[in-house]
Amino acid sequence: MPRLYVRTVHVDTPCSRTRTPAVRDTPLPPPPDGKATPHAHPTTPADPPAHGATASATLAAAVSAASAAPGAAAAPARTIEVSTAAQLKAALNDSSPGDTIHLADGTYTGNFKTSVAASAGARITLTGSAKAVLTAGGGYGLHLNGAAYWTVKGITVTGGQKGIMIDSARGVVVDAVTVHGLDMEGVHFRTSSRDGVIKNSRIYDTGNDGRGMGEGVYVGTANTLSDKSDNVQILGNTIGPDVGGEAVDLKEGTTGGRVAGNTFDGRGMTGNHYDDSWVDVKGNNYVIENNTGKNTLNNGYETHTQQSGWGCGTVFRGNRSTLTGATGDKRLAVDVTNYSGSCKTTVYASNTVTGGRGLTNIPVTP
Ligand SMILES: [Ca+2]
Ligand SMILES: [Ca+2]
Repeated sequence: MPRLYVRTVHVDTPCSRTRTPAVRDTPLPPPPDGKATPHAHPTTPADPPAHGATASATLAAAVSAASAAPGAAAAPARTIEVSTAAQLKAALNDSSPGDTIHLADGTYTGNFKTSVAASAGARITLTGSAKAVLTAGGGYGLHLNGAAYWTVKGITVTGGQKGIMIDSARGVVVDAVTVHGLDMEGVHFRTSSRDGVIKNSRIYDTGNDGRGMGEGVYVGTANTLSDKSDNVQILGNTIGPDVGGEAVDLKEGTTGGRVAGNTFDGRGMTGNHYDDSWVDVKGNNYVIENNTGKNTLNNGYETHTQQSGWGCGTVFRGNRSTLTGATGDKRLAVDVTNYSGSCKTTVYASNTVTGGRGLTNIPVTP
């Protein structure tokens, strides 16, 4: 969802002719520095304008930051070269839609964050090689807070509590990154960060505090149905070993995502806090397909109803599970804990299993 602006169209009076520009888009809330700094909690179209209507015609119009921010519209897209932590911090704050921030190889020590929103038509790209390493000593490695439509590509994020945190930011693409060496989860789409993608990335050695809460990729918020981080796609990643939580945890409240073509290695799974499968589905209408997994304590994939009406509608197809070495009580490729007439799961015969006790505990769909 693009940000909501109140587009104030001034009537053509002698007074208004002095205004530049004639159509003024006022971000909600007013930006402190005149730039298109987003609010951490995006306003939805259903919300009333925070500002009182003026005597002139006022239209609530969803306008992308690129076209709406008077300064950004005129600024040409730039490539910002950075080679120090201080330069990176400045670039994260000063970037505008269309810009690319390029990191030289090297270590960038600290916690890095931005709240600058881009747009679908003018993304902001943060890019570098795997030898450009964001290294935190605690907290978040990279925090995209309201930073919609960013692409993060190629870099490494390590150290600290959590790797890449995405809050209230639509359309974020995380591509070909390496995330490792964290106390908790690797990459987290949270606070209704919808339409995100993580692909072709490598995540390992997370959850080092040993509590079973170090998921590789985490979508949504536990027991928080208002977090609608919907339509997140998790594609072609290698997750594990030593991921101290599920490789992928899809929380209640989230809908419509896709987990496809990933490779999971559950070696180092903790067994703590339900961490005994590669994927745990508690959201609705997810598609889980063509993934490959090995090494698990119990199951390959699980569905659960944590909140009434959730954990339903999952489709599993084309997944290859190797359960050899599992010691848990179920040992199924797909363990469906909540099958009912109103909460269906579909497991196609195209899924395969080696070892364990079988493919699934529900009827297999041809
Ligand atoms: Ca979990
Ligand atoms: Ca589990």
